[in-house]
Amino acid sequence: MDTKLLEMTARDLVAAGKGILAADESNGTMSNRLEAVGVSASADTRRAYRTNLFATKGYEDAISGVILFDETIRQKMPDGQPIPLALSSKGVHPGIKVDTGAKELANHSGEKITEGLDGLSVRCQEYFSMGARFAKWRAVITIGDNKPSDACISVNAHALARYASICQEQGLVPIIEPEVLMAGAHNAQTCYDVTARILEATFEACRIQGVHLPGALLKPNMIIAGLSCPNQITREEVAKLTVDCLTKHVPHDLPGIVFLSGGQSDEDATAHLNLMNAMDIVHPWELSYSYGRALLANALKTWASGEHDESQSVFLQRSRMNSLARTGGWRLDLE
Ligand code: 5MM
Repeated sequence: MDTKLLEMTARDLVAAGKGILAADESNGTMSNRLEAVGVSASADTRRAYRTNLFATKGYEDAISGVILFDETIRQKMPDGQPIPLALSSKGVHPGIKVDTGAKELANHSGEKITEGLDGLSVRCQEYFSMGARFAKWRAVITIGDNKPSDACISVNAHALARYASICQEQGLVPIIEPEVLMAGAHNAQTCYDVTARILEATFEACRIQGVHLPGALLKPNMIIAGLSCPNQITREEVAKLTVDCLTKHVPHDLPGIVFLSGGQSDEDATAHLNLMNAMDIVHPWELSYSYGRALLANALKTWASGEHDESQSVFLQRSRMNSLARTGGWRLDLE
């Protein structure tokens, strides 16, 4: 394992003022998102939408890396340049989603296990040779009656740690994403408790598998009440509870934490990160973003209406707002 390369890439991904763009929707998800804005989905339209984003001038000041899907890493820019090379030439690290999706967990109705470990080492070698320098694997944790089960926590933590270890052996920085979903009527304390459980289990599994934490990143949810909970908490409480939970349950030798947005509004995702970074304490890790929807939802709608240059401006503006939130320098009037 080349620990120096891994550490360097991980630090680069959370460099000052920068975060990650999650553009790794699988074909099914990306197609649904295109159809929802009236665009017929195909490999060509998925490529046209994404290459327009990647051609945005100046986004590299706010985006350190882009997570791609298998289809996208093999596609080309309009000028014929392979997408991963086009990203690297701007100083943006290409990343790759390597899980093969969340499947039903046997004997645990309504719970999921993320698959993709079979043949992962060989796939990582190929992705590295194509220019990828980091990877992502997302586990999905649902809150509900007697959920998550110990079985769900245990198998997903194990898979995340095995994935991370395999990626590191092949030179890819693993982003470890245990996502506790926002769906449900649970309160923020339940989200806190479940997040603490999956984080503890994941880092214990990483310890057993020998994952080199200074060469890895964590992509967690924030601590938020369920979408249908009547007792929503304030932005300040979200920031405080999230930092508290992470400080207690995430090893401090990890270089960075890059949040997912999980269905939050663009402004909430930016404001929450901003408040965390504005706190009067020094966090043990960089606190940054690896947003999908909170960076792209409006850019997609704008692209679908045929305004391709404007879509780039919308993406650039959201990237800049989140870049400011890396230092607590974002303000509502800048929106
Ligand atoms: C981009 O969406 C990713 C999931 O795609 P599939 O469901 O198609 O596999 C997802 O993992 C994403 O990277 C993270 O959830 C971050 O995106 P959000 O929208 O939550 O910020």
